[in-house]
Amino acid sequence: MRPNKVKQQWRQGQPSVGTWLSLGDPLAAEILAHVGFDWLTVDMEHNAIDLADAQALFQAIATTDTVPMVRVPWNDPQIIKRVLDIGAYGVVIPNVKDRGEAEQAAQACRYPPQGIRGIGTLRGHLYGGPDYTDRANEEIAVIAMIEHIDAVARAEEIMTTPGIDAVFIGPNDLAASMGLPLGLDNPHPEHQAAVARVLEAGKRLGLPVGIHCGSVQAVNQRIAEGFLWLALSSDAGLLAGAAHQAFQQLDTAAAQEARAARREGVAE
Ligand code: 3PY
Ligand code: MG
Repeated sequence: MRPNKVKQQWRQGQPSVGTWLSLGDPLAAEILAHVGFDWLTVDMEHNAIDLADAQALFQAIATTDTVPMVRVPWNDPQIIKRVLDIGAYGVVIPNVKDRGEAEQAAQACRYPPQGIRGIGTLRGHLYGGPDYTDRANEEIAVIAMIEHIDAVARAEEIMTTPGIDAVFIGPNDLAASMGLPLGLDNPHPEHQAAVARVLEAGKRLGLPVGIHCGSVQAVNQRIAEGFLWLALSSDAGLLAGAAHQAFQQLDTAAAQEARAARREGVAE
C-alpha cells in the first residue's frame, strides 16, 4: 500500500503542514497540491462538499504526493466508511469530547478486528494499491478534534484511546465553548492556556497535536512550540488573502478608497 507520508513525518517527529479545501473545486485542489503541501483536508463539515465532490478532489490531489485527507461532518460511522472507501488517507473527526466518542471514531476507521469498517472499497485500491485492505488499518490516520473545553479537560483519555493517531485543536469552537471572542490565532490568555494544556498532554503521551492557524507566522510559531500537524487557513482564505493584498496595491481609485478605509479601520 502507498505509505502515508503524514504518519511517517509524525514517527520522525517532523511537523506536517497543509491547508483546508472548502471551495470544493478540483482545479484549486490540484494547484494547491502542486504547491507542495504535505496534505490537503477536504472540509465536509462546514461546506457544500458532498461525497462525489470529495472523490473528485481526491483525484485532483492524487496527481501529486500530497496526502488526501478529509474532515467529516460529524462522528458518524456511515460517512466515515464512505470517505475512506473513496480514498481518504486521513480522517479528521469534529468535536470529540470523551473516550467513548474517540473509540467510536477510531473503530469506524479500522477494519476488524480493531474496528467495524465494512469491506468493499474501489478507489482505496486504485489509490492505495492491491494490498490496501491488509494495510489500511496501519496507514490511515485518525485525527480527533479537541474543540470544546470539556475535551481539553479529558485530553488524556481521548489521546490514549487505541486507534487515535493525533488530536487537532479547533480554535474557534474551543473559544465558543469557553465564551471567549473568536479567532483562529486566538490571543486570549485562557484560550492560550487551554491550547498549552493539550500540547503538554500530547508531548507527555507521545501523541502528535495539531492546530488550525490563520497565518504563516502562527504556523511557524506553533511548529517551534512542538505542534506536529498544522493547518494554514484554507483554499478560500489563501485566495481571499492574496487577492486583497494585490488589490490594495493597485493604482486605482477603488484601491485608494480601500487603503483609506483600511487605515481608518486600523486607527479605530
Ligand atoms: C475550529 O476552529 O473550530 C475549527 O474547526 C478549525 O478547523
Ligand atoms: Mg470547529
